Amino acid sequence: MKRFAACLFAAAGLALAPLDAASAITVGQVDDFEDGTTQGWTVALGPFGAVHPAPPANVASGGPAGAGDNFLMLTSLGGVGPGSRMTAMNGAQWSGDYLSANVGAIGMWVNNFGQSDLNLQLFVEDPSGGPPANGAYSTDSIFVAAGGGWTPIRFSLDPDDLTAAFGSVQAALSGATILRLFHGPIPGGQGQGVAAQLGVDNIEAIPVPEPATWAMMILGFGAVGLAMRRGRRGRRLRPA
Ligand SMILES: [Ca+2]
Repeated sequence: MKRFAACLFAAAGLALAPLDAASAITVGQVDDFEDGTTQGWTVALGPFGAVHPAPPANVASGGPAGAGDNFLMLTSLGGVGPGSRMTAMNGAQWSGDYLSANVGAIGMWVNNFGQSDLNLQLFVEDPSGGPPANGAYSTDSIFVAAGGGWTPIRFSLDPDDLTAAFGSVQAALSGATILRLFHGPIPGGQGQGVAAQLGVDNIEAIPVPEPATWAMMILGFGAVGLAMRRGRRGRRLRPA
C-alpha cells in the first residue's frame, strides 16, 4: 500500500514537473555551453523511441569567441527518417511564461557549418502530459547562409511577429513548456529534411525593448489625462 502511495506521488510529481518548469524563463538568461553540456537542448523523435544518429553535442572550442569557447553543434542528415530535420528543443530553462517574464526576443549566435542554407524559426508550444494545445512559430524565418561564419541573430517574440499553428499565440507564450529551434523553409510549414550542421551559442532571453515600454506608458498617461479632462468637461456641461 505504501509503495502504491509512493507511485502515486511519483506520478503526481511527473505531472507537476511541467508546471514547475513553467516559471523557468528569466530575462537575461544565457546558454553559453561553457559547462560542457548541451544545457537541456535535445531532439525528440516521437513516441517510438527512435535514436538520432547525431544528437546535439557540446563542442569545446571554436565558438564566436574563438579558441576555448564552447558551443552547441546541431546536426541533421537530410532525407527522411530519424535525424533528417534540423531541429532542437528545450523543455527546461526555456519553458515558462514569456509574457509575464517580459521576454521580447531571443538572441543567439549561429554558424552554418554545412553546405545547405538554412531558414531558422522558433516554435513555442505547451505540451503538458499530452499533445500541445497551443503552438506559435516565427512568422518570418531568419536566413542563415552556409559558410557564413558566426553571426548574431534575433527572433522577435512579439505576439505580432508570431503565427499560431494551433490554439493561440498568447496562450503558447504564457504557458510554454517547450521552445524549439528549427529549419523551416516554408513559412508556417513543418520542418523539412536537410543535411546540415549548425553551431549555436549565447542563446539569450532579451527583454521587451525599454523605449517601447516608455512609449506605451506615455501614451497611457496621455490617455488618462485626456479621459480626466473629458470627465471634467463632461461634469461642467451636465445640467446642475
Ligand atoms: Ca560559448
